[in-house]
Amino acid sequence: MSDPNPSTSPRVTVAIPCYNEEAAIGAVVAEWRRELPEAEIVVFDNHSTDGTAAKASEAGATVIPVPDQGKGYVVRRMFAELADRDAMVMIDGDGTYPASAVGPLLAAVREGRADMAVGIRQPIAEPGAMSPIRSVGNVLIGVGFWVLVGPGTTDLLSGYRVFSSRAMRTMRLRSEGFEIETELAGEAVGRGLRVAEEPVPYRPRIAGTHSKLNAFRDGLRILRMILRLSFRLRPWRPLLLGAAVLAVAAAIAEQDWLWVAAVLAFLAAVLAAAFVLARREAIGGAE
Ligand SMILES: Nc1nc2c(ncn2[C@@H]2O[C@H](COP(=O)(O)OP(=O)(O)OP(=O)(O)O)[C@@H](O)[C@H]2O)c(=O)[nH]1
Ligand SMILES: [Mg+2]
Repeated sequence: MSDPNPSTSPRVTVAIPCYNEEAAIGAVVAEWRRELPEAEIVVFDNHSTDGTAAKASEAGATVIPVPDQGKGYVVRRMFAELADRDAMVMIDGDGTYPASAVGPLLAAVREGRADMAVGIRQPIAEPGAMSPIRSVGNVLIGVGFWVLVGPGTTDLLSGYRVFSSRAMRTMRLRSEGFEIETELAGEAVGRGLRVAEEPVPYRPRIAGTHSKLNAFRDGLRILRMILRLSFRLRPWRPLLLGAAVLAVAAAIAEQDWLWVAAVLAFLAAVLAAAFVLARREAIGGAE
């Protein structure tokens, strides 16, 4: 049964990665203090050059400076600092995620139904909530993950998540930047963690704040992460895809060496699948 008041545990921490969110962070901290009055609120600040740190502490948050620049480094630091909490709520510092939507996400973790609960973003009908290009990019990344790794979460890149202590202790993260959400999805698959999903409204960012995401640079980092996860967790998938591409190229170009390469890629896929299965048998379960 759902906890009617998910805010009562002192072991819940709201963790906010921040880089230059001066215009929003005061309102964000105030909103979360109202929603979860007993939770601790921690802002992880990465060399913000504006007044983010000062505004966050004025609003009552604890501020932890993180020396290495990038959201990936920050999430790794959050896991290291907060692994002993019952639950850690991660949000953005730009006001896009409403605190009022946290109940079902928090309940899934606190009732032991999930190690990672993911807020599936539902852009609200206001200009600026999510650009069409960003939405198309999200779909392509989701399909890439599904083909090369497996079913991830419906919204792979959501920044609104709740983690259990088990998730924070079990995941081994290496991301430096915005590929972190993709790695979280891959780690959940690889380590057999339970994932829950709940819809959350996605608001336009608070006026005066700016996106830190660079579609091209961060898109490439995310694709690289999907490939890395694929070769680690499901190596036969990229090899089979490669074999199929080579076979099509061989049929079009009528080149024998391309057929040989396609057959070799296919054999490598079979060997990779056998190797992963044997290793799984040996260690008894998920990776
Ligand atoms: N500490 C830290 N936080 C960061 C860094 N880059 C981004 N963030 C924070 O991570 C959160 C997500 O970044 P956003 O720029 O909002 O990216 P996004 O949510 O994927 O994209 P939008 O839809 O444009 O908001 C925000 O709270 C940022 O302040 C960084 O280098 N260090
Ligand atoms: Mg954001």
